[in-house]
Amino acid sequence: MFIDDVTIHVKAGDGGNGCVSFRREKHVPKGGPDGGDGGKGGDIIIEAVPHQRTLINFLHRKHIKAKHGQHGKGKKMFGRNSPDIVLEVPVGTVIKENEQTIADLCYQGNRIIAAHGGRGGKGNAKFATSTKRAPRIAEEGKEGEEKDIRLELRLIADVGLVGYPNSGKSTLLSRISHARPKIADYPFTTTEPLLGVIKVHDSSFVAADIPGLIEGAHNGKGMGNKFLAHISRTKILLHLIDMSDKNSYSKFNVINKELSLYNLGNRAQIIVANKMDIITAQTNLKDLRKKLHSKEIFAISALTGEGVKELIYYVDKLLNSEERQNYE
Ligand SMILES: Nc1nc2c(ncn2[C@@H]2O[C@H](COP(=O)(O)OP(=O)(O)OP(=O)(O)O)[C@@H](O)[C@H]2O)c(=O)[nH]1
Ligand SMILES: [Mg+2]
Repeated sequence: MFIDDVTIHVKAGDGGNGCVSFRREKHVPKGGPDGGDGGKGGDIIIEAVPHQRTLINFLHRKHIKAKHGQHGKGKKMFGRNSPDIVLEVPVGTVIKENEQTIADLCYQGNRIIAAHGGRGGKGNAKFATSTKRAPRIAEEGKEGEEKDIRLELRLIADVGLVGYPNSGKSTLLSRISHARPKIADYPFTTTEPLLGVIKVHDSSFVAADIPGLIEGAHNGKGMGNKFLAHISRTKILLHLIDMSDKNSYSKFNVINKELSLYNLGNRAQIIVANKMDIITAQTNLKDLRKKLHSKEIFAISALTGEGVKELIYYVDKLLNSEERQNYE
């Protein structure tokens, strides 16, 4: 199951109380204060790790509590600090509190303290002064933070594959990477996003295959547009078109409309005319070229591999030039 949006309740540990105590030894009447401090409560930490792919671990683990710090004891013994709890999430998890983003864990090892454990209270030993030698006060430990936190996964990919169901997105991904998405001749074969790594010479990039879009996806039609979040970070979209379909032009426009409703309308887009091995595709492509006049179109067959290498080299070049621009 691909779980990419969960709300959890976290409670960090409270600090332990400080202790009120006095030294009691046989030959030392009126021994001084020796109450130790309480220990710190455990923090709740969220960390991005490569071996988690979805947020499924939180489906049945919605209330997470760290332990309290131990109370201080006599003989200036400090209470023990409680261990922190580290919650592992996939790389690309966005963390929100009251709908505000508080962290975006884009890289492996990124972590935040989502809820701070309470500090331990001071024991009475700390309150002794020259005038007040026998203080009977100690501090209580501070409460640990408690809150609701929303975790939203947005996959990290350089390239997003978009298009109508059946246009051949998964076929293309399986041809260019080791990813093995399900492929079939019916719509909505892909039901969850999948990443593939594409190697080009000595560089590589990551592409995300997502379920196909249809008209009204933004209203929840078909698989809806909820998976578009997973291509929101991509730099380039590959828009696949099934060229065996005479209505390719109107379908192309439908997808672009759905993309612009999701603020992806201005994302760099490469138009990919797929299924060129099918006889009728040539005529349909001529027609599409006329309608899109100046726009560049890559004609490929994800099935036979025709034109795929050229497309991949082009994408790689574009990504590299974009990266250079970002550094300049
Ligand atoms: N002839 C031909 N068939 C293709 C080509 N690319 C994909 N197909 C076929 O088209 C059908 C759909 O391919 P998929 O890769 O599952 O399409 P998709 O875009 O991922 O579809 P959804 O996951 O439903 O959105 C399958 O039967 C593929 O074998 C191609 O270049 N030529
Ligand atoms: Mg698919």
